[in-house]
Formats: sequence, C-alpha cells, structure tokens
Amino acid sequence: MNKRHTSIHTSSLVDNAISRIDSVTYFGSLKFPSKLEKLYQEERLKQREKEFIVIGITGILLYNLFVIVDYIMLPDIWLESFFIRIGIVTPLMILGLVSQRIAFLKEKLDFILAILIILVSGSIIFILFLSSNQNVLHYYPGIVLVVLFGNVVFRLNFQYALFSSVIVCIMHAISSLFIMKGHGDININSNMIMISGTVMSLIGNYYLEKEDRIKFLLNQKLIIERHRLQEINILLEKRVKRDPLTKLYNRDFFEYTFDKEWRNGLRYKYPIGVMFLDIDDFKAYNDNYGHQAGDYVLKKVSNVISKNANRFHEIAARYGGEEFVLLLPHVSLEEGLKLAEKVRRGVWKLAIPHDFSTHGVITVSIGVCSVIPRSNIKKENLLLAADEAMYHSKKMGKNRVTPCNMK
Ligand code: GH3
Ligand code: MG
Ligand code: MG
Repeated sequence: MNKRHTSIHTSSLVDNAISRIDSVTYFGSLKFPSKLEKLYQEERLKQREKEFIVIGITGILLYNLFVIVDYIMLPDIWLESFFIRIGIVTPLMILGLVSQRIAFLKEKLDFILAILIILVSGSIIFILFLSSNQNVLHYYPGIVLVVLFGNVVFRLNFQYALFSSVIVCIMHAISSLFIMKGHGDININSNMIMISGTVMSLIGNYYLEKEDRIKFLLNQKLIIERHRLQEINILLEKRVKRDPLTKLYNRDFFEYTFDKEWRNGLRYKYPIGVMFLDIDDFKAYNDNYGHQAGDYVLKKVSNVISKNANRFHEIAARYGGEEFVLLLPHVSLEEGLKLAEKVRRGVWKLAIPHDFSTHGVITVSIGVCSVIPRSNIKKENLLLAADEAMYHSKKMGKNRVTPCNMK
C-alpha cells in the first residue's frame, strides 16, 4: 500500500474515532479500532518512557519515607517494616522500573504497574497486621494514597486502574475487619475514605485518558493534514512551473528565471545565452498526420531539448505552440552554437517522417544569442534577437542554426 492510500485510510479512521470518542459521555469504552489503538499505545509508551523514571523514583522514595513514620508510630514492628519495605518491596519496584528497558515487557507497563500497586498496598496491610500498636487505626486509611498514585499520578489505563483499585479496596475492606476488630466506627470511616478516594481518582483517571486520546487523535489529524498539504504543494509547484504536455518548464517560469539570471549577469558580468527554436512546417504536419501525432512530435523534440539543456541553471521551456526557448547562463555564443547544432542534429536524427516538409523529416530552425548584460540593453532585446536569428534560419531553408550579432 502506498503512502497516499495509507494516509487516506488512516484519515477516515481518525475522523471516525474523533466522532465516536466525542459522543462517549459517560464511562463508555474509550478504546479505538485495533490499528489506531496500537498506534496510540505505542505513542503513549514513548511519551511515558520519559516521565516513568521520575514518577517511579518519586514513588519509591515516598514509600520508603514511611519507614520513619513506622519508627515513630509503630515502634514495635519498625524493623520488620524496614526489612519489608527496603528489602523486599523496593527491589521489586526497581525491577518494575528496569522492566521498561526490556522490549516485550514495555508493552505490559500498565499490567506491571497495577501489580505493583496491589503489592505495595498488600505490603502496608501486612506491616499493619504485624503491629499491635493502637496507632494502626490512624495509619490504615493511608492506603488510599497508593491507589491515588496509580490512578492519578501514573495514570494507568482505565481498565487497569479499575482492576487494581477494586482489588486494593477489597483487600482493605477484608483486612480492616481483623485489624480494627472492636473499632467498627473507625473502620467505617477508614473504608469510606478508601472508597471515596478510589472513586474520585477513577473518575479523574477516566477523563484524563479521554483527554489524552482526543489529544492523540487531533495530533494524528494534524499529521495527516500536513502530509496532504505537502502532496498538494508538490503538485501545485509542478503545475506552476511545468508545461503539462512536454514536461518542459512553461513560459511563466522561463520569464521569471530569465529576469533573475539577467539581474545576476548584470551584477556579476557573466554571459547569458538564449536559444530560440521552432519546429519546421509543423502546421502541415498537424494537418496531414493529425493533432495527436503532432503532440507526439512535440514530446520527442522536447526530449532532445531537455537532454541537451541539463546543466545546472539551464532552463528549457515551451514558449508557445511549437516554439521552445533555452536559457543558458554562463554560455558564450560559441558554446551556444555548439549546443544548438547538437539539438538540431538530434531532432533531425529522430528521423520522424514528414512528407509535407522541406526536408522530408521533422526538423527545427534555431537562433542563438549570447551577451553579457549591461544596463543599456534590455533583456527583451536578447530574446527578440534570438527570435530574429531563428527566422533567418527559416528564410535560409530551415533545419539550421543562425547566430545573432548582438554586441
Ligand atoms: P514554420 O515552418 O514557418 O515554423 O511553419 P509552421 O507550420 O511550423 O508554423 P505555424 O505557426 O504556421 O504553425 C504552428 C502550428 O503548430 C499550428 C498548430 O496547429 C500547431 N500547434 C501549436 N500548438 C500545438 C499543440 O499543442 N499540439 C499540436 N499537435 N499542435 C500544435
Ligand atoms: Mg513552426
Ligand atoms: Mg511558430
């Protein structure tokens, strides 16, 4: 499939996704069609890679800072807490961070993070289980912070956020029945904080993901539009500069370049050569062989011209119906004549039969001029002189080259 087709295909995919995601107003699935979803996840991971390390390290530090809180609030088990946090859970968290350097684990980022959220919450519950200190009651609702971290700071994919949140809430609810035995009032408060914190962060998580997906879609649309514009620009540039039949430059582009070169020649004192070229007896060819055959001849003659005017700065243009002009900066009259002779011979050697012409085959008449621009001559005079020289070739029997004596 070529690029153009891909962009059109992706464009309609993006348009559909935009209208669909815009209409999702209330906890509908945010997933894109599979091809787009894959692209979205790839982009998201690329973006995440940068923030992942910073967020991960912050999480590890915050989690371990609680050793100090354990030391103050739960002195009976602070050593066990130290061991569990630093010795078991932290290495696992670091492994989670490192897993992002491994290609196939990279795609499982959300799953790995969800497991880490559950593991960290579990480790805290376990630490609190070990303690017989009354402060455990105050400590307990703090587990909600872990869920907030996953849902709002890490911004897990909504489905993983939901998955880890539900598991942690259940773990909290069940374990609190044991840990807070005899403190039903505090237990209700703790569960309420846990559940409301979780629900709030899940709502936030959902809308963050929705915004992120809309941003992605708009960005994709921008990329596609830019690609389309580039294609249009290339096409426009061709149309503006080129003659559609012969693919040579058109008259407008010749005039524009001629003007530029003339001014440069005036400034830097280098010669500007011009060659005027007209197909001989072309009306008779058209009248007798048909317009299509005439077009074919125009293309063949153009090929010969463009093959000979292939140096940097040289411009071969279709000036009118069967008239061509070559702009030859830095070319003297002698060099121009040699080139004109090559073109004349090249066309003659094509040997395109033309029974109604002077020479029996398609030929061209050429006029060549070259001058170092001066302020007292107009560039139009150079063109005129080349045109007159060309007519002189016609008068002298066609299929020839005439130099002009412009001083
Ligand atoms: P001369 O040898 O004096 O140049 O005579 P000529 O017949 O070549 O010149 P004239 O100006 O009388 O005729 C030019 C012809 O070129 C007229 C027209 O039919 C033909 N022509 C102009 N543009 C096109 C084109 O795009 N395609 C074709 N097939 N013919 C064209
Ligand atoms: Mg002609
Ligand atoms: Mg003509």
